[in-house]
Amino acid sequence: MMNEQLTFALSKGRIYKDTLPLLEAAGIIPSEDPDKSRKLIISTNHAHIRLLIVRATDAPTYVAHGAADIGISGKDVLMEAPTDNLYELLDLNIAKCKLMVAGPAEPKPVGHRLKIATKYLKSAEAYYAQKGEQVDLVKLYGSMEIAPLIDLADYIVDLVDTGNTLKANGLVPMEHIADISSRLIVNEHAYKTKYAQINEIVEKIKSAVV
Ligand code: PRT
Ligand code: MG
Repeated sequence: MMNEQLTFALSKGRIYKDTLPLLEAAGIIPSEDPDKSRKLIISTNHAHIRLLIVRATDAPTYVAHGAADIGISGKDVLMEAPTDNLYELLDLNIAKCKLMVAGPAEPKPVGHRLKIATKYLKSAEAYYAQKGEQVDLVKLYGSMEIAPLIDLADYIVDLVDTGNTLKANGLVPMEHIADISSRLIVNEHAYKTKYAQINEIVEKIKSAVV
């Protein structure tokens, strides 16, 4: 059987570094390092397999639309994205961190409804709804740690790894919302039409997950 074209959506940065050994286990070697190249479409040692280098938050979109057959995405991103048309097949156990509520080490008394600054609106909304707490959410795209320092919000909901970023800004982790790791996602239609090819890669990656 002829090999059909397979497209992988990956992001640069921390996910990519942890993904390389997994790709290698599946026999896939990128022809260039995306951190050093400006190319956004990178070929591999297999003529029919290519990598798309996309923004981390965009990976599920490429896969859901079938522009990529396979992708790797943080669970934090998947929890915010519409996930129709894709399967989450594997927990890759990479790029791990925690989604948490954080705030000032010495919180001021709050006389109003809590204001929460976050990039993770859906996750924060679900978390406070499950606690039965009414809060006002403020959407930010980054540098969330500033918000409590200048009274834009009382708390933030953000990813925490070492805790150094919080600490550097006088904030402390307060409540654990979810454990985060990266997931292998596959377009539903491609999983049917290119099953043998995709399944072989998935199985090889699965056996390399530590
Ligand atoms: O950077 P860009 O805007 O292109 O996209 P991105 O920020 O989404 O990409 P990237 O590569 O930074 O993150 C990709 C994925 O890595 C995320 O979607 C998470 O699933 C995962 N991940 C794991 C993290 C972290 N750990 C992490 N610590 N993503 C971000 N952080 C940030 C966090 O937001 C905070 O600003 O690092 C800071 C905290 O780190 P500590 O170690 O100081 O606690
Ligand atoms: Mg980043």
